[in-house]
This record gives sequence, structure tokens and C-alpha cells, in this order.
Amino acid sequence: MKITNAYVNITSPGRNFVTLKIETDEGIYGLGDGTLNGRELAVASYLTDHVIPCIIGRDPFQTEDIWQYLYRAPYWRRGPVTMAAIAAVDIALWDIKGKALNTPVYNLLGGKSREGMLVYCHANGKDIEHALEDVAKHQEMGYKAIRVQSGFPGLASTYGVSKKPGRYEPAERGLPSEYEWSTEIYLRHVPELFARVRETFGEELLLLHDCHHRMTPIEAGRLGKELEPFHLFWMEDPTPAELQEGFKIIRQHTTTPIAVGEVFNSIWDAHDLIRNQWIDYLRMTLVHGGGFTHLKKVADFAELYHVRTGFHGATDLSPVTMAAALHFDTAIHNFGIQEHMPHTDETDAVFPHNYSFKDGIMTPGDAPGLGVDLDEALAAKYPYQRAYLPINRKLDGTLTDW
Ligand code: CS2
Ligand code: MG
Repeated sequence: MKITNAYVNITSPGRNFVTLKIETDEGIYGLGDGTLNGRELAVASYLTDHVIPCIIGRDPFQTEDIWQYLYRAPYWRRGPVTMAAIAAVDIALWDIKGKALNTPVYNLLGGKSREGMLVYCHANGKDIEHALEDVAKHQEMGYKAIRVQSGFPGLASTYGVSKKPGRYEPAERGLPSEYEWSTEIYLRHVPELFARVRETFGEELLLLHDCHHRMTPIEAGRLGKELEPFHLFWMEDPTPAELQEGFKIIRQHTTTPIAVGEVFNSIWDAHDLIRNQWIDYLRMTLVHGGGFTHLKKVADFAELYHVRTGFHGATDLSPVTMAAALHFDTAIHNFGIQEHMPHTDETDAVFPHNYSFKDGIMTPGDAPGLGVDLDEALAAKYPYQRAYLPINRKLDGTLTDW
């Protein structure tokens, strides 16, 4: 089999998605996701101008060799743009393999290790009362694991809280908007939020919380310790992770489990975190982590150190990544949990798919390949629109981590 053609599709059914379609001489095609929130066109150009010309004529079954070719040949390695482009190719090639062999991708990765995946959703409110209402709503929808975020008095806006009631979508069209931040206010209120959630919903509900890289390690240690009575499933992205040894400080102070990695793009972002057992869950997912070929190695390495997966699954990860992630989650032994932020109906219509949600569990379906498609005629009705993630400033105006 040979790759005969490949092209990038950019569509914006509510938010932007970059999809790579790879076609073969046997009429089978594969889809890969290359969406990088707020930097979509950089990946599209990387693919169209630099990658696609090099893969035409190659055998789509050679996923290892093509991965190494795209990673090593350019000399410039790693980085979110490069790794999202490599992931788009890799995901599409595994889709082709599955379709050619007439089997779901999970069968090529080890077969079923479980029947379905525990997923967590995102509940939020402008204050604690509204957050509690949203938790109740998600519990009624069947979720057994809920990440809870809330606004707090003294902060006009914060990460994870929808500006308007309804779905949370962090990217906004136009230029970046500005949010404000105070770690002091935040730390004062988060324990109260989780005390109220436990009091209202009891012990059985699995609870998560996203800190979105906003604390120093010692502040995160304090928060983890104060949240211990509420038994969180995890505390997510407590501190920026370029300095991996920062996590040693957090670990020394708390037994609250730690998840990190939605912005990672290779094993080298997580190597020390894993081998020192400073984290419990790794969030790097297929689109930003170089696809199946790289992440399978990372997950197998993590398994040796009792680190489980907890893949990022926000709305900026397209249905192609969602499908791919569910195949991956089905097959690996050290699966932990999967994030699920449902897409809009418009997005679901552009990307018809076989995966499904029921009673807090998701399954990838049994269609050959990934079981996800792209309706290109419908996609064309939603042209790209520039959008950015917000930026974040402390109350004195200092730019800080979003
Ligand atoms: C978040 C994301 O889902 C999450 O865990 O941290 O909403 C994140 O802000 C976006 O995916 C960024 O693109
Ligand atoms: Mg997060």
C-alpha cells in the first residue's frame, strides 16, 4: 500500500480544528488531528509545506519508520507545533492500518484491557453555590467523576469558569482577552469549595480539581495538604512543569494524587516526573504527544513507575483525538481516567463518530480503524476564525501563567 495524497482540513464548527486526511492507492484513507489551540495555522503550514511532500509514496504501515523520519530528519526536534504535526500523521496512519486489517485500532495496541473507560467531566460555577448546582447536573447526566471549578469573591474571572452559563470553552474568537488572578484569594476559598461538595454529594463521587499551572510548588503543597480530608482523585497541573524537580516539593507535603502534562509533547517533558514517582497521572494525549507511536512507549515506561494515564480531553482535542484516545485507553494496562468535555452538536455533525458515553463510561465502538469521519462538505460551511486562549494577570498587573 502507498500514500498517494494528503491534505489539511481546517474547520470551525464553534471552535477551530485542524484535521489531516491521508489517502492511499487502495482507496483507504485515514484521519489525524493536529489541532493546537490558538496556534492552529502553524501546524497546518508545518504539515502542508514541510511534512506532506515527504510522506507521499511511503508505505502507511511503516508507522515506526515514518515517525522516526519526521522526528529525527528535520534536525529540530520536539515542541508543540512539530509534535502535533507528527501526531496528525501517526494517528491517520493507525486509522489506515485498522481499516486495512478490518479491525478497531485498540486491537493493534494490545486488544481490550477493559470494557469501557471511566471519564470525568468539568463542572463549574461563578461561585460555590453555582458550582454545586453544576455538579448536581453532571451527576444526573451519569458522570461518576467530576472536576469542580469555581469563581471566588474578589476575582472578576478565572480559569475553568464559563463567562456565560452553559458549556465551558476556553478559547475565544478575536484577540486574547485578559483574566485576573490572585493565588491568595484562590487558596483561601478552594478548601471551602471541596468541603461543600463533599457535604452535599457524599464520599462516593470521584472529585478532581484543575489548578491550571498557577501555583508555586510550596503553594501547591499547602493546597494538596488542605484538600486531603476531601479525598480528591487528583489535583491537576499544580505548577508549571518545565522544572520537573519542583514536583518533589509538592510530593513531600501531600498525599493528594497529582496529575500533569496536558501541555507536554514528548517523554522528555515527563522523564524525571515519572522515574522519581513525583506524579500519579500523566495527561499528555495523542495529538500533543506525537501520536500512538510515541505515547505507547511513554505509557509503557510510566507503567513501570506506577504512573497511570489521565488523558487531556478538552474541547480543543477534536473528535479524532477523542476516538484515538479511547482506543488507546482500551488497550493499555495502566489506564487511569479519561477527560471528557463534550463537543457541540455542530462539531459532532462535522465529525460523525462511533464512540459513545453511558453512565460515566465511554467506549470507542468496534468499527475498523478509529471509527471517526470528517464530513468535508459540512466542514466547509465553518471557515477558520482566529481565536486565542485568554491571558492572565495578577491583581497588580503582572503577567502570570494562564
Ligand atoms: C484544561 C483545558 O481541560 C483541561 O484540563 O486545562 O481546558 C485547557 O485550558 C485547554 O485545553 C487549553 O487549550
Ligand atoms: Mg487542565
